[in-house]
Amino acid sequence: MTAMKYGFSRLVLLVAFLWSGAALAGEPAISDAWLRPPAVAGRPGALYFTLINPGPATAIVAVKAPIAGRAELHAHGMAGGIMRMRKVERVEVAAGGQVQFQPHGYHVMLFNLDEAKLGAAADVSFTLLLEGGAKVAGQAAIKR
Ligand SMILES: [Cu+2]
Repeated sequence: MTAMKYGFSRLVLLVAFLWSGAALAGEPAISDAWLRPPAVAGRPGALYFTLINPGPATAIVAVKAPIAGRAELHAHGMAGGIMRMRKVERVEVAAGGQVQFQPHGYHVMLFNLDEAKLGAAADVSFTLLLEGGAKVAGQAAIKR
């Protein structure tokens, strides 16, 4: 009985080890996520983060955030000599690489924000949808 118990706990440890190893080796993860609320109520907010991708190349194809009615992927760039942002359908993430969402770069635009919830919260949850259906959950600190 003792030997069997010992064997079982070793198996649990091994599975736990393999699980965490797989997570470290291949699962994309979000870091440094933060949300900038709109300066004026009713305007959209912006969400920034870094997506670290230890695995094969992928792409961010959608974002969901319960705090917002709608979330769009946006890029910033020069167009006709002026800096402006535009909606993009996807943001590529290189194999073993990372992509930064930051002011004056890629960002997530959050429309129809729940102002009451936003005003009371310290952080909000969001989910990135990757090509192929994988999801990455994140938590964004609200920087007022
Ligand atoms: Cu934008």
